[in-house]
Amino acid sequence: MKFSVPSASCQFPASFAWGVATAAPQIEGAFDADGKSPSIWDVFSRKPGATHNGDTLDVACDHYHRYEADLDLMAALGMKHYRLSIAWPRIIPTGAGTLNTRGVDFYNRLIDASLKRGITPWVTMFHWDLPQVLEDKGGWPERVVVDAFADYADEIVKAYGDRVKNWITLNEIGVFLENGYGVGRHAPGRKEKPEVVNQAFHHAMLCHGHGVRAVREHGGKDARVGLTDNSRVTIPLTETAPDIEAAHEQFARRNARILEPMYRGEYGKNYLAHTKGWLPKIAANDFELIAQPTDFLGLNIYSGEIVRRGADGGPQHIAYPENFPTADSPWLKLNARCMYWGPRLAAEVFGAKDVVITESGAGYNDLPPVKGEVFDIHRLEYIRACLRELRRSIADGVPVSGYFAWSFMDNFEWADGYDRRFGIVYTDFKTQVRTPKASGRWYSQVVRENALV
Ligand code: PNW
Repeated sequence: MKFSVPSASCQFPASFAWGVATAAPQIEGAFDADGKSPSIWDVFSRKPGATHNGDTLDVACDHYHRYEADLDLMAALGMKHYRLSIAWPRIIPTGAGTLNTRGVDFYNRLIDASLKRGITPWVTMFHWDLPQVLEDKGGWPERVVVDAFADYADEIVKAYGDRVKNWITLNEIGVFLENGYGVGRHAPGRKEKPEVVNQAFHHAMLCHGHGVRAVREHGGKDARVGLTDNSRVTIPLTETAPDIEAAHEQFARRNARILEPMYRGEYGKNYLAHTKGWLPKIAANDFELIAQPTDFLGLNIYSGEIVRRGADGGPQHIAYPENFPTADSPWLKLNARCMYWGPRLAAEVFGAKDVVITESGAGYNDLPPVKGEVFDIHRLEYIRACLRELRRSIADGVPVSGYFAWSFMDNFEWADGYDRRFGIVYTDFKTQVRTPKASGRWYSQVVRENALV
């Protein structure tokens, strides 16, 4: 019988950057090795009831000791780019002041080992593991964190800037502040008034600014820097002019707290509407720092909100029906059109000139491998659907230049612990054996062929 393989019509641009992403606190373990001090997640995860099963970050994927083998696997899967994060409590355990050279050396080894395998590192400066000593001084609502971050950013860019050319300042300001200081579901588990959370947002924006400044000052001419945001994606119910217009308006409002100061250098009317008029304490030159030009916008996109033009002419939020399919993470409504509208709206509404998808994936409670295989078809199909939508946005002229699958391997999924898996590689947390899942093998082929296969 003759057959033909479906044609690879879904080619990506030649320069497209494909990779995988992780974060230090979720994979490294070695929670007190080589002079590291506790992060707020080390402390929070030990509180009864804070995480699923009482899971802690103590060992995680033990990546701190296994990074060579992990990078071998990453290279074997054909990955060309790797988004990792640096643990602040390894670099400056006291939060401010003295540099911990043993901590600094770990990332020297990690970066060198990546480059040796032809893998380009993308480094996130802050992925939620604030040193507990800074929380003890009040944490994100206090400006002391901004000064400490400015030093930290200077130190890491000076240490690694000769080899690291792609920098991400902070990961998902909205998520770690709303969850950590608003509802208390994430470290440090505080439930503060909205005004306090709002002040924390302002400080995080200033840290982003210091990250950009540090890269410009010490990173060399060829260095690039951006913020990674989990912008709320608004998906027009129908792709017709009235609903698309509604999605624009809603996108501007939903993302005002971060993208308005960053792209417009002000707290404008959408910001004030979103924060119910609470302005944070602002010092002279704050907006100069916050609104410095960046080189790309990192977007973590998992899902989106449906919007249409309402009877009053404004955007109307449409709730998903209760039986709408989700991943095992209940917040993750499986609507792949988020991957078309997220980058497009970021570019059209806020003028993002280059968008990089810094995370995309799905959380499931995968079962252990059988004869060395994990058929995570649900994840594979969702990623495939998302990539098709991403390709459609590129075809429509949206400037997207890269995509990172979240995550390289199963890891510590914050309050959801270790059962909730996002990896394209399965982690056995007892034996530390890694097994590429069906999604991982398929994604590897996509990366090699630079096309949807
Ligand atoms: C992101 N939500 O977090 C983080 O950057 C990762 O560290 C995390 O493991 C990954 O996505 C999967 O959750 C999110 O509720 C947490 O919408 C919660 C939400 C979104 C992203």
